[in-house]
Amino acid sequence: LPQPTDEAIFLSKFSKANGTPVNKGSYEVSENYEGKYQFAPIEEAQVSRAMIKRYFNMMYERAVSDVVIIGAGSAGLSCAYHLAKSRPDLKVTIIEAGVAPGGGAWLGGQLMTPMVVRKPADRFLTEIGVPFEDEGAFVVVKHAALFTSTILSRVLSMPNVVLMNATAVEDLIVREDFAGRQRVAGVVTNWTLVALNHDTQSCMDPNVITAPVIITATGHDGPMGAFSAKRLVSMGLLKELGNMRGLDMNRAEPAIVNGTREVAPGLIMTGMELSEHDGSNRMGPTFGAMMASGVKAAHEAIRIFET
Ligand code: AHZ
Repeated sequence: LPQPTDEAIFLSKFSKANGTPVNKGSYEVSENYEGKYQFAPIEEAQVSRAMIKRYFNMMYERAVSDVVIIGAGSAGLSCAYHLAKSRPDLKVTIIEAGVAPGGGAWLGGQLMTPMVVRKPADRFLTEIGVPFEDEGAFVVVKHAALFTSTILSRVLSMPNVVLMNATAVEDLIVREDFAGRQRVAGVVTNWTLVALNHDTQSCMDPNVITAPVIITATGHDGPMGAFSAKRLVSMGLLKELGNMRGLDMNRAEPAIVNGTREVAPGLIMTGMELSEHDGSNRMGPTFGAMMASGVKAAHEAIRIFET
């Protein structure tokens, strides 16, 4: 026999307690802002179950993904946008250590709000619908958060993309391929709050997501940054880090875009993480290279799927 749902049981109790019949779909609601605003009734556990069911179904489904993007900064999000839009058949899973996705792209530079983008990367802004002021060789978005919130909403509204934030990649899965080469084949994850407490608690084992293509976009060195570049060295897949050089905008931006590639089998690197891997210059507060590098990383991933 079909069992009554939690919602149906609650509604029948609610009706009895209030003396008025309440049927699903015909709730007593009122949008009166003069003191009579009334919400549809709810049992607290319904809220928990609405989230748990969806989140853990998503984790279950994405344990096997097509592409995992590590880091939701400007490079990772630009990559996710281009990849998910070009290949709606691919399951793109973004893992972001911070609670707030966006990395360093909520501000322009030195905690100031405008964001500078050198041409021709302004085309990416036009594509996603972010307005800007044209200054000739470069354009300026009035607030970096306008770029970041727009790309986030574009990316998150695509049905093939999921974002797990407050989740850190703690390690890479590496397998031997048919030719005996080491190939990156997935990521090892944990809640970031757990990842930050491995020194204070006994073993808290992680979780895994496998995918044939991993795109790493964890930014330059910092508390969490350059994660995959550093792990490639400690695993013996890279001899040593190039280490980011001093700031030179004219050298740095093309070096990052042109250097965006599959740095180890199965692992594509994009954004400022590449400066640590390759020893290229820092560019400071100009974001065009992050967008173009993200798009190039998406092209690299598509190339792998098409060969
Ligand atoms: O939280 C990090 C950030 O949001 C996230 N991240 C780092 N390690 C992670 C891990 N697991 C999951 N192990 C992780 N997430 O990666 C994101 C990186 O974003 P970012 O903005 O730092 O890097 P980006 O390469 O996208 O953009 C760099 C922007 C910069 S830095 C710079 C300079 O210093 O000169 N100039 C520009 C334009």
